[in-house]
This record gives sequence, C-alpha cells and structure tokens, in this order.
Amino acid sequence: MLHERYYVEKAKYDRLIARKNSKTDFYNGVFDRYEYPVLTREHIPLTWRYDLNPSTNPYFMERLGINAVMNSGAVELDGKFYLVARIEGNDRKSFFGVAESDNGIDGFRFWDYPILLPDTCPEETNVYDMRLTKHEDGYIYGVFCSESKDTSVNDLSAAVAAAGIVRTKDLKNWERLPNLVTLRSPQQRNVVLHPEFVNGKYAFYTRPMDDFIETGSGGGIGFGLCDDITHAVIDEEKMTSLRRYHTITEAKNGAGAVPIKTDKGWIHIAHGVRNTAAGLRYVIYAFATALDDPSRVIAEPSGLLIGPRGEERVGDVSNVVFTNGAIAAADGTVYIYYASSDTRMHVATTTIDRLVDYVFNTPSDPLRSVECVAQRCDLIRKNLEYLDRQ
Ligand code: M1P
Repeated sequence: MLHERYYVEKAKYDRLIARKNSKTDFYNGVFDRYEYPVLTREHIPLTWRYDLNPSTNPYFMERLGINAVMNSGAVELDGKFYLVARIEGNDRKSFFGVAESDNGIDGFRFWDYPILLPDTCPEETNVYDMRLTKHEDGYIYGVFCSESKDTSVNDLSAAVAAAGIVRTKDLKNWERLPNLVTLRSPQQRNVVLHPEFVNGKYAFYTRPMDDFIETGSGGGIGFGLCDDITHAVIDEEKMTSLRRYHTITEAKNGAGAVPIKTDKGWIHIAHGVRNTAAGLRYVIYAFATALDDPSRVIAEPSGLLIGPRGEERVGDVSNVVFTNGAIAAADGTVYIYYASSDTRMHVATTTIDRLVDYVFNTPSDPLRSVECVAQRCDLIRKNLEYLDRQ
C-alpha cells in the first residue's frame, strides 16, 4: 500500500516526462531555443528522493531531495540520445545519472539508478561536469572534475580540482582510470578528451589553473598530448583559445562540448567568463581549430553564441550558461545541451552547415570600441547600399 500523495506526485512526474517540447519564436539564424528545459530536478525519479514505504515514511517526506540537474555530457548511441547529467543533492554533493531520450528534445528519463563510480580516490569529495568522448579507440570516455579538500592551507573552503577519467562501452559499466596529471598546472577543470588520436597520442583540452576558482596565470584553453590513457600524464600544455582583456573570456574560459569534426575544421563550443558588479557572467562561445592541428585556432567569431536569457538568468548561480555536451547527429542536426544558472538543462539546435557558416563567416572581435563601431558601420553601409539596389 502506497501513500496517497505518491499517486499525485507520480502523476506530476509522468506528465513532465510526457510533455512535448517545441521551438520558441527566438530567432537569430544560428540556433533555435526551446520552450522547456530538457532536465530539471523534477525529472529525478521519485524512487531516488522518497522512501515509498509508509511504515518508515508516514508523511511521505522527501528526505533525500535533489537541488539541481545541470552540466551534462552528451552522446548518441544507436540512434538514442543520452545525457550524463550532473545531479546535485540537497547535501551539495554532485553525482552523475544517465537520462535517455528518443529525439534529444524531450522525453528525457533517468535510468533506474544513478552512476556509482568506482571509489578509487579516498580524498575525492565531489564530482561534476562529465564530458563524454566517443574515442576512436572504441571506448566512451568520461572526463569530469574530481574535487578534493586542499589540506595544504588553513582555509576550510580551499579545494583542489583535478580531471577524473572513466571509460565505458555501454554507459552502465564504468572503469575508473587514474586522474589526469598535468605536470605544469596545479589544478585542472573543464578537461575534454579529443575524439581522435593526434600524432598517435591521446589529446586533451585542458584549463590550467593556479587556484580552485581563479585561473591565475592560466591563459586560456590548453591542449596537451599523452601516451597512455590508463596513466595519463601531460607535460606541455599549448594554448588554444585565449583569455583576452575586455572580451567574454577575460576572467576565464574552458572547453565545453567535445569538438565536432567538419570539412573546414574542428568546431568547439566552449564557455567564457567575465566579471561584473553582479558577479561572474558565463556565456557560451564557439571557435574552430585546424583539422591537421586541433590546437591551432583558425576561426573565432566575435562575442557570445548563447547567453543567458529570460528565466535562464536566474538560479543557484545566476547569469550563467554552461555547456559540456553536444550531439552532432547523422542528419546534420547539432544538439547543444546547456545548463542555465547551475540549475537546469536546456537544448538548442542548429546544423553543422549553420555552425560552420557562423564560425567561419562571423567577423572576429576587433578588441576596441572604435573598431567595433567601424565594423558595424561597414555592415550598415553595405546593407543600405544593398537595400537601395532592391
Ligand atoms: O558556476 C558556474 C560554473 O563554474 C565552474 O566553471 P569554471 O571552472 O569555468 O569556473 C564550474 O564549476 C561549473 O560547474 C559551473 O557551472
């Protein structure tokens, strides 16, 4: 016998999972936005949150609540869309869960259990933000942030971020490998494994940091090679997309989705951070690197690709959009999964052709107001001349 409230909550949950999602009237020609988030804390099954037995939970209390569902890795397998979401409990600890959908837009449903990673790092307190790479070696790798307390300083909040690595073939059985070691960077977050070997080696996009929050001397998104993924060590990290003064990446940036291979180059969808009086503002931007050298930036359109808009602007960490997963489907559709304000997950859709056009034909940031105005005046002049000729 179940508590009567169970049926009410179960009906709400079922309605949420069955809800259809559709494009909004937002238009910029680059991507489409959708009416509803694809994952929220309400998408977490009741069995994860409630003790359903009335003899041990007579008031049907949610004792193990979920605070947020956010930053999700993404992968397509056999025509189905999978998100490995960062799920944050009311206790602030994050963990991972697999949610599956037939169309990538709606109907995401979590599997019965979250992922219980092999407990190989006794000092690890928290895990989050997994990037899923279908590597040409045949494995699906998950690279995530492994956070531990920094016991070397007398500061209760001090933490150390490292890149944890797991691999799987089915998203069910996960093998934990030793954390990535970067010899020249004390901390790492937002590490992404490149899907192909580069010069016969595994290649990682890194984010060198001197500190848990501040990147310090870290100049942007790094790139490094390693011989052995089962004991991954990177010596040199070359810089790819740089942090720049008075741009969307001034405070920091970080690799996001696994790069998408196109005829013209690897397309990267990353995040950039600037500081404001209201705190850090996170936006999503795109750039391309060369096919023959995925560390060499060959196109970097000006400004942001996706910024927090409307309700996306508000949440646990407001004014944030963040991506760590995208799916390029066989029909050319690209599904960009992004979290808003560290609270819920959305999808934006575009196509490979549109992304390529956007990345390679959008002017780059001239870095100074006067040149930005000149860039815009040039556009206006050409438009007015074109309109005159119509
Ligand atoms: O709170 C915003 C984001 O902050 C971090 O990103 P970064 O390392 O670039 O500062 C991450 O912890 C991410 O999870 C979070 O969404």
